[in-house]
Amino acid sequence: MIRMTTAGESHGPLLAVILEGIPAGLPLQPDDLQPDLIRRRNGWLGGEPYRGASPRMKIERDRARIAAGVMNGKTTGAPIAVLIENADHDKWQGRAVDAMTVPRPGHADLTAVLKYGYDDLRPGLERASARETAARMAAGSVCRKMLAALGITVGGYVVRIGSVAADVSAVGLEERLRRAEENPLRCPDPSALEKMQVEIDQAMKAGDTVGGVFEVAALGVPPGLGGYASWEQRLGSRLGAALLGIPAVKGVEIGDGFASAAQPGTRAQDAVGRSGGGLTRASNHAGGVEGGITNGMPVVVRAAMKPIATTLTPQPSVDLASGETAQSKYERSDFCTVPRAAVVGEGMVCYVLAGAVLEKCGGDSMDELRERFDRLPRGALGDFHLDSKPKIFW
Ligand code: EPS
Repeated sequence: MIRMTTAGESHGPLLAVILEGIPAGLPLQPDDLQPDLIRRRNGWLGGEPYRGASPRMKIERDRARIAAGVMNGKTTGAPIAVLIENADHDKWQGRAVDAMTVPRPGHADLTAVLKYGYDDLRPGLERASARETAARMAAGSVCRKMLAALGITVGGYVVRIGSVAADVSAVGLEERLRRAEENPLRCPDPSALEKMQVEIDQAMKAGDTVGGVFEVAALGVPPGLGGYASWEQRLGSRLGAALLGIPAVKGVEIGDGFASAAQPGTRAQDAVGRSGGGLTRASNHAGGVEGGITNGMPVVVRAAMKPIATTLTPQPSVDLASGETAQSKYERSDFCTVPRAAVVGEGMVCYVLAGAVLEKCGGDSMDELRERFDRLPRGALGDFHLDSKPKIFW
């Protein structure tokens, strides 16, 4: 239903994204994309990035230019193209650079040359770089705008940096999303915030990097998105793929995920109740997805990010040109990217949900989409058509 394709290298002239399938009539201008691009760059809109974000973030402006698919401030239904210039490119163009022949363990350096047969590591790292997520973010931001027009809100927050875990169990989802915007680490637990920054500072001092866990929640999602008729339709498989596509993300959970594996079945589910003319759910262990389909509860996903592979402290490797054992070399990088990845995670969830909404409702224009979306059943008792008559098994 929708499709995004990005192009561009980390230090090339620009990043580009083409997003197909967004209906006509969505108001859209470059300024709409700016907040998400700034949040991805700095972790928040409120000011400077956290300590431990790449110094590159002070260089890049990440100003989006909408090059296609929008006329007079509204989408036309044609593919949308967004361009983001790499400010750093000017510093690299025409410059003599040393050969890169020692792969960093954990990075795409080694697998890229194994796969493509390059004569240097640079072509691999240029494209594998998380710089590319700026382009994804622009597409995710367009999707967010479409979802917002339908009353769907998506936000991400950090629940772990290295050994420091936040406790958000007593904080409602809306409040978590609100608090995440108040600090560049995007942590909704004030008591963990300082400890998280110390964890990053210590990693920096030790010449190391630190990973963590972020969650993304979507509010206002109607029931009925996704499907179980084939594995690709399952919303869980789509969310999982989208989040695992973020560099350094190594694990994804939907709802209680791995923790639910340790629960008895009677405690792992979300009891169905009745209130007035509708159904209620006592909890949201399922993360809003049952049988691969949204159930009307908030969609909640969690992603684990490994510490990134570029470390100031050299790591054992092999020089692929000489065959000699060698130590990996440091390239300017982030010490921790979890808060920034949480924002990219929002963009990816927006992309998946926008696709699932369009698959369910269709519509070439926003008016058509909105009308169909507003007619979706929301789980009122009157929405069901069960008749209690005995049936003949086929
Ligand atoms: C990255 C390395 C760093 C990061 C970059 C991702 O780039 P550089 O080597 O130019 O400092 O800053 O992330 C971004 C530029 C960005 O906008 O997210 C890597 O190796 O993945």
